[in-house]
This record gives sequence, C-alpha cells and structure tokens, in this order.
Amino acid sequence: MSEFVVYSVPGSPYGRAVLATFSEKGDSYRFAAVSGSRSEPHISRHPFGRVPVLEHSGFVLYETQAIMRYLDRVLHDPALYPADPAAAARMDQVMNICDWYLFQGVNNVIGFHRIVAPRLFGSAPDEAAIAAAMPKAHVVFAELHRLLGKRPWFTGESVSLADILVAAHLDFLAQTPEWNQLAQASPNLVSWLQRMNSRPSFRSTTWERVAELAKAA
Ligand SMILES: N[C@@H](CCC(=O)N[C@@H](CS)C(=O)NCC(=O)O)C(=O)O
Repeated sequence: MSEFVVYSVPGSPYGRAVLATFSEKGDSYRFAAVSGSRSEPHISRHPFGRVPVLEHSGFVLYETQAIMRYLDRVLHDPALYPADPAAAARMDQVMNICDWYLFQGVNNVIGFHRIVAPRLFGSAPDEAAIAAAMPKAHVVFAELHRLLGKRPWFTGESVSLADILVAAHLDFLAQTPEWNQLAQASPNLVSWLQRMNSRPSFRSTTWERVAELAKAA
C-alpha cells in the first residue's frame, strides 16, 4: 500500500484523532509538520488553512471525520465503525457533537486560551472568554455523560471513531483547571478518558510524542 502522509501540528486534537486512528489500525504514516497553515504550500492543500490533511496516492483529503472514515475503509481490521445501524448513528451523532459543540465555543476557547496561546504565543489566558464558554461546556459534558451512560465506549463494547475523536478533545480540556468543575458530575467520562489514555494509540500521540515525530521528520 502506498504511503500515507499526515500534515498536522503537534498538539492539534483533530490531528491527534487521525494519528490515533492509524495506531488503532496498526498502520503507519509519515508525519509532515505544517508551519504556516494559512500560507503556501499548506493553503493549497486546505483552503481554510486548518490541520490535519491526509495525502494518499495523490488523493488529498481534509476534514477530520472524512479522513477517519476513509482510513477505516481502506485500512485493515479492527473496524472502528459499528455495523449495527443504531450504533453507527450514535457514533455519527457523537462525532458531530464534538465538531459543533465541544470544539466550537468550548475547546477552541478554553483549550486555546489555557494551553495553546500560553504555550505557543506566550500570552496570558483570556479569563473572560473562558468564563463565557463554561455554560456551553457544561451542556456538552452533561450530554456526553448521558450518551456514554454505563457503556465502556460510546457505541457499546468496542472502541469506535467517536471515542477517538472525542477523547482527543477531552484530553486537551483535562489539562485545564476547568476540568474538575466540568467533569465533576460525569465520573463515567473521567474513567472512559483514563481507558482511552491507557491505549497505545493515545499514549503514542500526546503533544510531546508528536513533537518528537515532527522533529525526527
Ligand atoms: N473541521 C476541521 C477543523 C480542523 C481545525 O480546526 N483544526 C485546528 C487545530 S485542532 C486548526 O487547524 N487550527 C489552526 C487555525 O485555526 O489556524 C476538521 O475536522 O479537520
């Protein structure tokens, strides 16, 4: 099979979800660190200037969900998309909750101001923006708590793309002081995240590990 190239940056939760998908499948890729996502050459790969982007045999694909589903189809077992229609629909729903509500207005505010901005730009967190994001964050946590319920994974007995995508984002928030307050009423999410973090796919894709990959590339 020809080479897979992942264009991303260390620390990107979306990038991590793609890298963890490769790891869950037991497949390899080349990591290509992006510097300047809004300028050439990256802007030609992704006109919206985001990461990650996948390249495979000349096929260039952006949008994390599309990349994860593509990898699930072209790489070998285990399947990361449930066969049961209701479980598959639940997976799709949770992934869209991640993109529309967990990322937009929650992780791209709290995660950005607490972790990304201080680490990459040396700027102080915008406390007002973080406080304003908390009500939405509480709704997202309550809903993920309800949807996970007592199951080990979001779609039942085995890990799916939904677990990978959501965990990449929640693990980011878990490193912020807001985490304790947000996760207080959701012990199932806390133990689920611990289970995800103990998987090789997550241990090998932390910000630090991906930074090492980027350095070695
Ligand atoms: N809808 C996109 C979102 C990707 C995204 O927002 N990625 C972030 C990093 S996690 C990014 O590229 N941020 C850089 C920027 O906004 O300039 C996807 O699913 O891939």
